Amino acid sequence: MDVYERITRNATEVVTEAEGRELAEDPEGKRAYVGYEPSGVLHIGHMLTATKLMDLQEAGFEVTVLLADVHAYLNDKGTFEEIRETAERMKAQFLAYGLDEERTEFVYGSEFQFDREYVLDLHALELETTLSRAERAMAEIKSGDSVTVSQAVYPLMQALDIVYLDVDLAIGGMEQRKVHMLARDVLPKIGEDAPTCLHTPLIADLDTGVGKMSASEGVSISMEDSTADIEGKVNGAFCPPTRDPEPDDAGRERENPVLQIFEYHVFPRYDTVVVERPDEYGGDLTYGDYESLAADLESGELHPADAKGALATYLDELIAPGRAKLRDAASDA
Ligand code: IYR
Repeated sequence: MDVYERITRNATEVVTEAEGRELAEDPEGKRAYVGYEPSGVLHIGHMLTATKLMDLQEAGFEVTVLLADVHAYLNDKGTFEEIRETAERMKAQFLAYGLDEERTEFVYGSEFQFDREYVLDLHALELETTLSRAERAMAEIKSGDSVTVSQAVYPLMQALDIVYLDVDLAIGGMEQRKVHMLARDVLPKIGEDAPTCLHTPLIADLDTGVGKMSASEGVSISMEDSTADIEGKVNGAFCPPTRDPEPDDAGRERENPVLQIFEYHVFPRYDTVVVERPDEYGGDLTYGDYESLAADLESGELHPADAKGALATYLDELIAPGRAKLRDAASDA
């Protein structure tokens, strides 16, 4: 696989493609980062960006994971003590998932975001940004109904992190896109380069297919789920026989999360996917790519219940090594 292909596989977009191609020409020693507001458990949404970091490490990039404690505080996620505790758990989960401890730098936002120089640059960005622009950037990230002043400062700090962590490539899920676009517009106004950004797809809530999977709401699959938890959650998942479900009664867009997980998590790791079926129902089905599985679901050849059964098995296999490491660590403690 060529470097650009490895860097961009499973990504929704690179902004801009030309900049991404330039990075791919000489990735050795370049730095990529992703930041997370610490949350209780690593779920399969986080795992998409984590897998991307592993792709980048393989391509020669240095990787930074920002444990965004100050951002979580500004977004009303708890006290600093609570957030710090969650961040330590999250770090352990990333390592269990497979990020290389030797080659991954974990940084807390609070280690550098209170420095005088950072704060002065932040104020310079505040002067260059309207409230409505900051508010728009936060539309898919903010918690709560109204926008607080802290949430308007948040995206500007995220922009500045790119400068202070000396990053060549900023990674995030598609919900981070508007923050990155703001960063691209506003950083040049204080004399900094516009950052290159890569965005991964969002996986919808498992139960409803609406919005994005989150640790705090709805149903997600995490590193801590048992085999039985995974089976239960996947069996209850929203999986109509189509890639393009109708909006729900409230008019909200819906996705097919079962197909999304096959596409983004399972097929990238397996050459063939086997859906086991008893002989009286036609016997096992074997797929070499996502397209043929999705087409069979749509035609009725593959029943949603059989697709879910196979998905639960593959997801369990994917999570098992990290789950075992976390259990070992807990029993050592
Ligand atoms: N907005 C992210 C958290 C975050 C990401 C980066 I990249 C930063 O530099 C700072 C914060 C989230 O929604 O989790």
